[in-house]
Amino acid sequence: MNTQDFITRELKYGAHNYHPLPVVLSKGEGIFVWDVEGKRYFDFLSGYSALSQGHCHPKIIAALKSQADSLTLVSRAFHSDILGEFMEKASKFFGYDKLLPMNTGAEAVETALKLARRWGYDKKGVPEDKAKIVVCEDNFHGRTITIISMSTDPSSYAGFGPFTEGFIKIPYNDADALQRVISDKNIVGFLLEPIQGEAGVAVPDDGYLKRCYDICKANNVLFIADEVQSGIARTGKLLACDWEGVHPDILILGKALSGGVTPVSAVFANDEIMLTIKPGEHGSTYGGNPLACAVGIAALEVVEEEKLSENAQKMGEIFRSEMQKINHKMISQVRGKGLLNAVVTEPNGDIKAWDICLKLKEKGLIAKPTHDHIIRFTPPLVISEEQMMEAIAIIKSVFEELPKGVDKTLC
Ligand code: IF1
Repeated sequence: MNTQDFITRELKYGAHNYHPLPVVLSKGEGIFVWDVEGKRYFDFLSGYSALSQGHCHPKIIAALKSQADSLTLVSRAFHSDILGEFMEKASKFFGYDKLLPMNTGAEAVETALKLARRWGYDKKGVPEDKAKIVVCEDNFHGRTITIISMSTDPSSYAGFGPFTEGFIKIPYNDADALQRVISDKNIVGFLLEPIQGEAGVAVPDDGYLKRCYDICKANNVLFIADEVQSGIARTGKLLACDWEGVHPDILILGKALSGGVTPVSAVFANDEIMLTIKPGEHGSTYGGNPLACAVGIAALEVVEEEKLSENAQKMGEIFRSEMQKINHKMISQVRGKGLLNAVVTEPNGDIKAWDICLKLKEKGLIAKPTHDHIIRFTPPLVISEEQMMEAIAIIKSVFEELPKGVDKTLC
């Protein structure tokens, strides 16, 4: 079978809920993936930041294989010998009393919403069913009905109503907008991405996170950080919130918590918040399963042992600096932090970001646009300087070969 055969079979038997780049991958190792024709690519999406430790990291795979030979699932009806070890490792790693283990990012976001509401009723004294949570426009927190009820992106919510109530939407990167609504006593939490990923790597102004945190503290509102994409060393610090010294009241993690090996997510909080949920009031069949715990422990050890935060910061600076040297009319902005970056392009005749990604693929680098004109570049955090320079050369060569584009200064 060749590439088209694989794609045709997927289209015949699978839902058409994605429009992938026309490449069929069969092997991954470190920052590289290979397609079914044996061609090698730099993976500059890394599973939307899940593969921060690189594809098939030996330490994580070894942990997976070893655990798979002994115990994979007990459910939470019983204890396992590794759940507490994972809970202790991860809670201390991120500085919280406890965590609640789930599987996907969306499940962790839903858990955080339930936790904030329950804290609001039990601790803040909000009347039953009146809790409100402030969210930001252009957010992306997942695909469930409640999560898309918070969305302002029609491609996420249109055609899926009716929606869950209890959300107040304010502009992102505008602390004054939060100040204007926060006095509502029924507000229990403020949920945001410290950097908005799907919105196209929207980095807020310096001081935004800290000011919002202070506004929340002054009004007895929980600061809830969705770091599913920005967390775990991706932006050059362990958490994106660390750039401003903000310690979220509720922290949401997923993706790289398992190094792209199996779905692992979790919600972190201190006892006053976490213990408002009582036995039997929340859970998941696979949440905290032994396989996930073994993989999660190894994934965090890799982050520490291989100094991924430091490398992400250093490689990200090189990436943005080199991208800014590309003098092409299609590039309107290069933005990001650490190795969460994006190149914002302007349409150039009928050439769009998708066409650039197809040309990148031809030259051995895979990435994917978001919102038609923004190309997100998020390689595994294990990338070396030599590999980064090789990847940058590929990106530069694609822009050099594009039509120069309309010189707007002449218009
Ligand atoms: C898709 C991107 C989208 C997330 C944040 C929670 C979740 C995500 C900040 C939910 C998931 C994934 C979902 C995937 C594409 C990708 C994504 F930004 F990362 F590129 F969509 F915005 N919070 N992001 O980014 O986690 O349930 O997926 O484990 O749905 O197309 P999940």
